Amino acid sequence: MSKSISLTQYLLEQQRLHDNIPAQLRLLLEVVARACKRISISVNKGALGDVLGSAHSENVQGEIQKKLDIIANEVLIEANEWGGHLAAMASEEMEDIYPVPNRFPQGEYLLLFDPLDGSSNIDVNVSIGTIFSVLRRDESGGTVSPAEFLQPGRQQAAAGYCVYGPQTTLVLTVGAGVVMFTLDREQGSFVLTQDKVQIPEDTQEFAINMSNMRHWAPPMKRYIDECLAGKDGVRGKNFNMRWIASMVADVHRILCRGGVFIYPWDQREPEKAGKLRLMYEANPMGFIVEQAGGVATNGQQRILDIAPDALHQRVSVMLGSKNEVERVTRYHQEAH
Ligand code: P6P
Repeated sequence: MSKSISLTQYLLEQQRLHDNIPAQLRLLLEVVARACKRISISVNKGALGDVLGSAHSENVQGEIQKKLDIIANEVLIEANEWGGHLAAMASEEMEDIYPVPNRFPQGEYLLLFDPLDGSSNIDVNVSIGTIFSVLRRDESGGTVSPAEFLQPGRQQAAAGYCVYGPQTTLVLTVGAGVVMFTLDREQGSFVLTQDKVQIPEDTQEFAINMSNMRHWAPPMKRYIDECLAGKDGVRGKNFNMRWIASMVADVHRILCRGGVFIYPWDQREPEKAGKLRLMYEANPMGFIVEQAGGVATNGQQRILDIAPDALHQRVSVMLGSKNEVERVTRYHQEAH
């Protein structure tokens, strides 16, 4: 059996051999991974720990927070604020940015995260996850302003997620491909289990919440109708459907075996571009998907090229197997 490579060894070797992970970024990724380990322990307690159910509070999105949402957010803040690698953080669970307290040294990175994505699955023991995005500060230094976070996704220094499922798996990119690490609970460390992750360019599997079909725009209905028509229709092949209602779990499946994940605009709240958030869901997942050979758009343009105008702004998301996402995007562009 080949010698297992830990996350620490992998990051050190990448830095030494490819010079693509500066020391502060390496520290940041190690700290986030350690925080994900702690979140995994809390998630795995389930009913045995005081971690399930509602926290009886609302987040900035107006969503009822689960206890684990708050626990995960606190773990990430506490783990990252003292190391000197960050200047500030932003979270789905916090309205404003969180500058590193003055008692700690400031670093050159900004960290954004959805501390626990898929919260509706927590109490029913279905996979959930942490999503994170890393940006560089501009040269100004000094006090961090919220505007420094509003960078297009193509400027990310790194992105990743940790899926808390049958395995706890950490998926990372620093812009040199996608790697996966599985948590070895006996060693207590993440071990490299997949490098050079590649998403198949074609697929017969789509992920979308079908209950919203009557609210979609015509090109969205056209694409799904063609998939449902199967081999007797214009696509000439049958399709399967999956919807876990946990973006991390759906995206992880797509990284492992291909597929297309879609959360489109719909007419229920026409002023909203979509449900998912650009800065700490679509951008990190878009970076990862592109680095694995896939495509990520909002139906009109590349996710990573969207110029953000608000920290918690929402977007439509279509990502996964290249040829499939290009098709559904083309339908939207033609209808525009
Ligand atoms: P719906 C979870 O709340 C989330 O933000 C994503 O993880 C997931 O893909 C989506 O919302 C599920 O939305 O409307 O199907 O519950």
